[in-house]
Amino acid sequence: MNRKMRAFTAGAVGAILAFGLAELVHGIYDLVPSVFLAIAQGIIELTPGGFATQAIETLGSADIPVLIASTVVGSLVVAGLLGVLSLRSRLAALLGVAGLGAIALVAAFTEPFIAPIPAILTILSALGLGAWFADYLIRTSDLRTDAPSKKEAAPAQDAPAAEAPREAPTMDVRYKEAHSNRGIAVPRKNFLALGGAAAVVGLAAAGTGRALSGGAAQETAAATPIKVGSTGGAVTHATLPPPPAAASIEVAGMPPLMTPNEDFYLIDTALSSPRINVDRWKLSVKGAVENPVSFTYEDLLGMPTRESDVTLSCVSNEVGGGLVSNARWTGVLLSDVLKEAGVGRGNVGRASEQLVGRSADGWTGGFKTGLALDGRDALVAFGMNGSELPVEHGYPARLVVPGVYGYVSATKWLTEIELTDWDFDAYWIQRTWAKEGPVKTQSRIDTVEDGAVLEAGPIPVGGVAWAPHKGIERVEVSTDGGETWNEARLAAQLDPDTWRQYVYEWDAKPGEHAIKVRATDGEGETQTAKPTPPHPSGATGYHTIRVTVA
Ligand SMILES: Nc1nc2c(c(=O)[nH]1)N[C@H]1C(S)=C(S)[C@@H](COP(=O)(O)O)O[C@H]1N2
Ligand SMILES: [Mo]
Repeated sequence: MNRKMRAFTAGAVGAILAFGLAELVHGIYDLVPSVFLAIAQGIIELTPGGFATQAIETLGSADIPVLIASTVVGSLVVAGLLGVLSLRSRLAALLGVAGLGAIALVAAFTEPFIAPIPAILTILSALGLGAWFADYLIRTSDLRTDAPSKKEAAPAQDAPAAEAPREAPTMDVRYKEAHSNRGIAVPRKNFLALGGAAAVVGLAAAGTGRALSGGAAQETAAATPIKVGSTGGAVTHATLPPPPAAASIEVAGMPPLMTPNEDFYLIDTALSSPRINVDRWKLSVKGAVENPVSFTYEDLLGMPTRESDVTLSCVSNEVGGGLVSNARWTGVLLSDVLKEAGVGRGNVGRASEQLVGRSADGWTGGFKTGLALDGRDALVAFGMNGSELPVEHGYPARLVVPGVYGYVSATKWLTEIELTDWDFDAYWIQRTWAKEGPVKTQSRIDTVEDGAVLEAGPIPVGGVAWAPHKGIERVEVSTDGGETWNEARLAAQLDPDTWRQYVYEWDAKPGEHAIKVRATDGEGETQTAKPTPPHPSGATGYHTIRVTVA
């Protein structure tokens, strides 16, 4: 390793130590934010609209590891370069470290929950530790040429190589060390050992911190049943009977009518879900309302509650994709919440045309206030399939509005409802997605896989179709690439707000077949065949798969 590489390595090791310490503190005390998650989160917020917005929105699933890996690698590279820079000027490198500290602080303070003093102390000590250790490694392993060109070049040129043992510090290094009282020089062969050990310590600290913090706990948190109806009297808690058997079709590969919480699709921009202390949480209703109010969790549970079966879907869902799920939500009607704020059907004007849901992490979604008042089951939901909302699905409360995509409506970790005019652009609107997001009618083939090789004979081609709030009236399946269409058998419609299962019993003959499905909504409108991508207002086109029948 030449000296620049060693300096680079030393800088990177310093960064690992710094991150390790910061993550460890975060793990022990979660009001000190995870610095590197905060930085990665900052990258998400700063990514301009139009570019890769599709990728950003699907952070709920696959892109998180990529983003985190790039953040880590990027930080290590920057720290390594600062190490190299320190060979020329320790001051410049120190300024660079200060710059990193500023970025870390800004990022940390954009996190929703933070204890300021401990957070500042953590970031400062982490950076101090990292910088000190990197400097120690560099200095004591004889890398810096504070005096012009001696240590490295001079011995190699002036003396036979064999007589210039690489471990031997030159005179002026000894001199400096003798006067710096900063300990002894690290022989070069120990550089790797010391640097490696520090990296291991840093990684172990980071790993411990991750394990202690939400990362793992979130997934495994046991479901807590919701407990409404503590009060008697006039307050009603309307429950639904279990879904009738007729609403499900038993075929292998058919998704369950009600999606279990752990299988429900997950989309959000939060790298780690805000963990909200429900005792301190409140929901405020403000903006263009007669009577601004706020509700505690207890307040909500004490209001008339209801259950409602609603299919949620994401505008980013590709035709045939999995970003759609169905659940039984428990909550209070958004219209009841608005009523307390003095808002009703009669008094929504220009100034209150848009209902903006704001989340604890600053995310916003906005839709026409009228959707909350037109009789549909638009909910402030706190229960999902009989349990409290799971943390990743918005605990303690979220919005659920049948008929519109999640990006305009389904605010998780809801803390604020603001009525405002139509000019305000919510999170994804600022990033070039369509202002209004009515869910496009779609259908999906689930029981047969694309590319499957099947035996001739009866094959059930089935799946789900959805047109939330309108319902599904008809589903047709084509096995000849769209030339002819066959009426599928429908399960009972659980609710117009939910998806509907279908199956077509295909008598498959040998050959290659393109299978397509199309749905007609409750207003008689058949989904369009025209393929369009998800951006900006939701994908269209018929889900098509190809199979070989032998
Ligand atoms: N706070 C917050 N709420 C949010 C989002 C988000 O990024 N942050 N994403 C929205 C989007 S785009 C969708 S599709 C739904 C997904 O809800 P789910 O993750 O519970 O399926 O949540 C919506 N609510
Ligand atoms: Mo979405």
